[in-house]
Amino acid sequence: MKFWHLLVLTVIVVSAGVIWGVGGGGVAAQRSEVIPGRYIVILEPGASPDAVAAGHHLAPDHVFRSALNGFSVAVGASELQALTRDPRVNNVVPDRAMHAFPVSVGAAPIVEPLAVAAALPNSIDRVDAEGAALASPPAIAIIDTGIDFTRPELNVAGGVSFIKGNSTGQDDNGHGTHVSGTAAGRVMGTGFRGVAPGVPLYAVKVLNSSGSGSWSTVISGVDWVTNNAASKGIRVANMSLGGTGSNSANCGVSGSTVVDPLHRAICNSVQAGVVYAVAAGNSASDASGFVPAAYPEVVAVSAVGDSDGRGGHAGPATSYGADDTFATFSNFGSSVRLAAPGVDILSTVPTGNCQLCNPSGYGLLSGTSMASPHVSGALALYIALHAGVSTTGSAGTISPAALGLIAQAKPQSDFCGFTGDPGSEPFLYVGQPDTDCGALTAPTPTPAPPTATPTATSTPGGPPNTPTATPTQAPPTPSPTPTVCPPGKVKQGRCV
Ligand SMILES: [Ca+2]
Ligand SMILES: [Ca+2]
Repeated sequence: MKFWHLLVLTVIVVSAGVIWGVGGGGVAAQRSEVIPGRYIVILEPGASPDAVAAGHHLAPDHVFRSALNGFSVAVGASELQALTRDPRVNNVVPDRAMHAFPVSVGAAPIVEPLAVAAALPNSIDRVDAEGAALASPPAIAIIDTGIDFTRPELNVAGGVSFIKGNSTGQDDNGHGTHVSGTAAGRVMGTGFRGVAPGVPLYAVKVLNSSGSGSWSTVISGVDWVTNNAASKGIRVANMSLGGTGSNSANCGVSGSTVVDPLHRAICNSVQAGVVYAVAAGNSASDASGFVPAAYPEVVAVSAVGDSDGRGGHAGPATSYGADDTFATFSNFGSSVRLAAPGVDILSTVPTGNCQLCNPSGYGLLSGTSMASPHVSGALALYIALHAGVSTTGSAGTISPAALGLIAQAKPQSDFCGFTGDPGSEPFLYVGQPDTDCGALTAPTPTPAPPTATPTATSTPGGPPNTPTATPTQAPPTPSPTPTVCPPGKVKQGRCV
């Protein structure tokens, strides 16, 4: 059977008109990321968002109750003045744009179907996650464009949406589904799998069908995760997204004023026991200019290019640099905690109609967006394999679970490492079993988890389910290397 997948170099166009990707960012972009007329209202502890909003005759877009106390709303100048004079209001800050972090090129989504098998992804082989198995895994929240509930590879346990017109968290872009397959794709008969196969996923939709959102939608997602972490067993969250910004001291609180509500919300969530893996950004600049990557309470992840699933620089060049080198688009710097594969990553996408959809259900994407979920899956593995490890972090630092995963990462100088990074973060290493970033071992079929999955039924009006091949006990045939567009052959995102 032939599988098709796509080479996607997608564009993320911010509502304010900024095009993100290689070389994006900078001061001009930072100014334009403020969303005119929209504000995040932070309330004093104990004040009721409903009462304050009603008192000012406002209808909030989003209400925050767990990671932050407040709401977001569109207001004019006089209403804004009245809000800032209200003693129940701690602070009012402008809402800002946020976006997914796949690499973007050109002005329209580019889809390039290529004939390759949906085999074990090189990136899973590269971090030696191909043999990893799980007992009592924690759940992962994918804070993104949603997840395609119909993918047979994904164990979607639930979903929520903070985007108008979408109530379930079903993915209408493809980015979140690709991220999900990398973090937790089940072991398939084709050899495909993610880092932590079959882990329950929660779709937390904060980005729209174009991959764009705002601080208020992202805070809503963090708020939901914080509120549901204990009851749903969520101990890891992935945020392959970001916007311009910088670290704010003391979890975003200056004196008694919350000056950075995103930082405050993430700190509260981290203190509630959720480890955050986030994309460092794709602007080939210091990650300290991007949030949430700049916050010291998250695990910010940079991207490395690998073409053969092995260390040692012996593979052909990737779309973004030589084999086993720092991706040319990746952000860098001291706020980055880990590096992981992020170039030409093979993972799941929806089969319907969307920016990153493909009839095959698989696609290649590049970006720090694709590096981060390798770490999210690895965090879930680490937590499952280290009973009792704490996932709770505090202001200015990350949790023991995150520190433990970083401690088992490989130095850049190792055979499993890489070159070309201005910073010094180590390379993600899962090592289950430790095959030294080289030997391909047979994937172990994972029994379907007890959680009921939506994969057994067709979505009314949706595409038919992709047939799932029966896992075989025979050793897999050597997996074809996913086709990579040769260097210099990418024109406007198309392989020429
Ligand atoms: Ca391997
Ligand atoms: Ca390599």
